[in-house]
Amino acid sequence: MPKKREINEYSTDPAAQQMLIRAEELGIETAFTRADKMVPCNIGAAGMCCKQCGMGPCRLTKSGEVGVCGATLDTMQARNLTRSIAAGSAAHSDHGRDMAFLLKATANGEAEGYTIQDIAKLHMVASYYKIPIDKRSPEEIANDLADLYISQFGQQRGEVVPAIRAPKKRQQIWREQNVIPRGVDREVVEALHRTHIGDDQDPEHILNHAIRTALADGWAGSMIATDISDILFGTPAPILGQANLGVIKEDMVNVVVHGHEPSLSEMIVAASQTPEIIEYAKAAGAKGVNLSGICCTANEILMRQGVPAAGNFLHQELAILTGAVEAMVVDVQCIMQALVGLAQNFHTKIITTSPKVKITGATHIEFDEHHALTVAKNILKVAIDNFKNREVSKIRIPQIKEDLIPGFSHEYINYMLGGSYRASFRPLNDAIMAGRIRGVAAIVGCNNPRSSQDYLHNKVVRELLKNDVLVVQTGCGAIASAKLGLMLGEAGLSEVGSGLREVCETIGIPPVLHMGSCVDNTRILTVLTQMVEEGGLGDDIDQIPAVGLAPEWMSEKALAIATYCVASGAYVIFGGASPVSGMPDRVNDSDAVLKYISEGWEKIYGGKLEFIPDPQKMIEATLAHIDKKRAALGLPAWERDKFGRSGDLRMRELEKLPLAERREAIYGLAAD
Ligand code: SF4
Ligand code: MSK
Repeated sequence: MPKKREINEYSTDPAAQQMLIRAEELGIETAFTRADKMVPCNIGAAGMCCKQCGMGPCRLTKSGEVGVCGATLDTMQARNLTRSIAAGSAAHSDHGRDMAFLLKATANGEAEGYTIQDIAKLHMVASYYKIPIDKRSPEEIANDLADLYISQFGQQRGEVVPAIRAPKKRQQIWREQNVIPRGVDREVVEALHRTHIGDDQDPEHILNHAIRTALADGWAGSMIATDISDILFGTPAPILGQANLGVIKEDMVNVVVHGHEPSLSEMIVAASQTPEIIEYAKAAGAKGVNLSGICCTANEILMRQGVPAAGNFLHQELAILTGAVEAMVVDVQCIMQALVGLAQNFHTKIITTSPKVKITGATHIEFDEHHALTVAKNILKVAIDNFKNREVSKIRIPQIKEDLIPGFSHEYINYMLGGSYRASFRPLNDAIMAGRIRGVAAIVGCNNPRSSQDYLHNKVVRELLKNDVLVVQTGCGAIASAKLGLMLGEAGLSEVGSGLREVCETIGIPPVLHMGSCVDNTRILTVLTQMVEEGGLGDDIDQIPAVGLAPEWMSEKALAIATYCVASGAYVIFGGASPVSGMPDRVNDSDAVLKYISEGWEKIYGGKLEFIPDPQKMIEATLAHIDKKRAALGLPAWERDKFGRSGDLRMRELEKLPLAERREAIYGLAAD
């Protein structure tokens, strides 16, 4: 009989705990309880099951065993991993394709409600590809850029154009390895072809194509999505927001937007602010419409519009359990089918909107960019009409929420470090070179009900901050830190090492920077490239003292992100289970795939992928890698408490000293 966990083992978030108690009272299942009941298949989990053809499925449970076709464990694992990476790359890239078509429609005046909001970003992106800018309207430039970007998906030969934005040395490595993607769709299709029965059966050769497929995501599909979202909706800059279920309001019509693409959610934000909708809501007896987000849709509208985040992946069911949500509006990715059944216990309507996603039992109102504002208003009216069906006795909204400052795009980081006239990554590089900042960690990815919600994210973030590691975050990991108050200036600084704190106080930033949604991991690639170009930290990404972590990963997109980061030179650590672990008692079998994606890829790309379930070991491996990279660059070894004497806290202490002592201390600082 599977073991049922205690509520505090399900989640470290007190708001989630309140809702899980409520679910128990009502006898309602959630992903947390379903995870208890659904014992994972240890053969499939370890990548040792193949169902690629009708002679199988073949499960390799004994040492040396092969499938009916003769496929070995290594081949099976390489094929399974590559198929996951292809699916993840397809999801991100299809999002990018939709954004490219939206840009085209906007440029041609065919997309109701959309405008080009960030002309500076449009000019910058166009200039990467030598699209003429002078004396041309934003629409003309956007039309050319849209055509170029649309062509990247179906391109058959050559190289996807955003790859030229990588450091020169990195491009050279990719060319030598022949892994620069020719076109996004071509690489995904070839990944499926190669892993079909009777095709590519050399594990390393299969995995080389996994690299090319993942690069089609990171340096094409996702990068295109981020570029166009910024051009159409504005490049994010710091803005005040809030996170957690306490953002749901009892006296308003609550609409929770969930999924990934900002095209619809931005329009719902716009529609909710129109007098027509505000009046409609008031006529229904509510004070107005209260929008909030879940998952990466939350991140998109949080960092651009300050719309609050109701939570991350594992909050999607919990939001409905508040009993106060009139509609959950979903588009694509990370949407649990269980939402529909759960919502039947309340008045909540689940509204699907993407032509690609329907859920049996949900209301489908299809989104069409040509009539986006009209569709958005219709959706909101359905939600408002549902307000009267609320059962007040069922409402339980946890009064828990935290403020945060999201919106740290790479453009804003560049600006904040140097100001309007000398925007530059120099101060960041200098702080790393001096040892004030030991290194950088990108902590990204999902929640997974197999571990306690947010526990791994927050444990790793907190420990790294104490060790002067600057943390950047995206996706559901970012919302985990936001819920903890680590993304709000001084509030987050109490737990931070003295050197990092000094830098944060000087620049005026939180120690954890929210950089966006999961497609926005490409912003991290851009930051790393700009750090290389700034100088002092080597001539390629693999030399920077930086690590990528996804402590609570669950989606195939996370595997695609990990792989393009590795191919870009990063050490990537995943928590939880490894999809290519093999079985521990199969001592005679090789662990060739595990070794190849770690040691093998490191030899070629300087980056490696490892699965480390224990958070303490994850932290130790991160710090050891950062220190190794510092030493290789000839930088001074990091020393705890070496810096911190010029930060705001120290200045406040000095103010209390007699004048002579204060002068002496300040002159001492100047000599540092
Ligand atoms: Fe079995 Fe080979 Fe078919 Fe896979 S491809 S199911 S290993 S026979
Ligand atoms: S939503 S992919 S659970 S980060 Fe991007 Fe969160 Fe992971 Fe979905």
